[in-house]
Amino acid sequence: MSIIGITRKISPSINKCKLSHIKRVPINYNVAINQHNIYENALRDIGVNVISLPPLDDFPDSVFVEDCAIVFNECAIITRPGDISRVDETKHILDELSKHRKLLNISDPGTLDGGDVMCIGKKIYVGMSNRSNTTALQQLSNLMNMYDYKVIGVSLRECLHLKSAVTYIGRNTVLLNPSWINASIFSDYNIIYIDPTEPHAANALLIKQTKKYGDIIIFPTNYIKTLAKLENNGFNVISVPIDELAKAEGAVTCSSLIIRKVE
Ligand code: CIR
Repeated sequence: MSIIGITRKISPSINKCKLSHIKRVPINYNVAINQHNIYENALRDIGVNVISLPPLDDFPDSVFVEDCAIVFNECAIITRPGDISRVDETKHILDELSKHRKLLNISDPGTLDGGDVMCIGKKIYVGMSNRSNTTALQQLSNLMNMYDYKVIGVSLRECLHLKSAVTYIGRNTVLLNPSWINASIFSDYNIIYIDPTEPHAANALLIKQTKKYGDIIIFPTNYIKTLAKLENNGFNVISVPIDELAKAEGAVTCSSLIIRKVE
């Protein structure tokens, strides 16, 4: 099965990125570009066909393509990002995404960031963050009910997105930061807790069924204690440096849109 990863090169205006939960420190553009290249190459190495879109000068956060869309087997939902500076990023993903999926839309007054959406089987968890509202939750539910998905709203605290607090890493397991989300919501799954000294370590990118490695997790190099936990639990991990884009509150899931070719 072929896997496509849509990425976007980093905007030269990245230092004007939106920040919600961390203090602004200068982002070294060249270091960030280098780390983003490593990320794209890591995807290529595991057999993902990377489609790397050009940078958008006027959209500081546009490298974080995850927030523009949610890709399912049946369709892709074009979001309506919750920060005004990001709303029009979605227009720039339509051409590429429409080659792979039928497109459906979240519409005004709904707001939804892709980082707030986590799909496990037929369950779609949506983080009720400052970016995503109940109108969008209802719209998503109406759109996806026809494909038998169930949409579940989840409260968060002190973090940007749902996938800042929890990600699905395969084998019926989630990686979770209990300070930012109630772990009891995920009692149907095994839970691996991040190391408490690494609060941002719950964001891991699972790529399923790669030809070369089977299921594999892309994970930040610098969260070494949580990385060790994943490996000790038998997960197959490739680590990539992402600390420069972390200064823009970016992480590994937000830097790509993964699309599985539906046979
Ligand atoms: C923002 O605040 O929108 C960006 N600076 C970071 C977005 C990261 N997106 C994600 O984790 N899905």
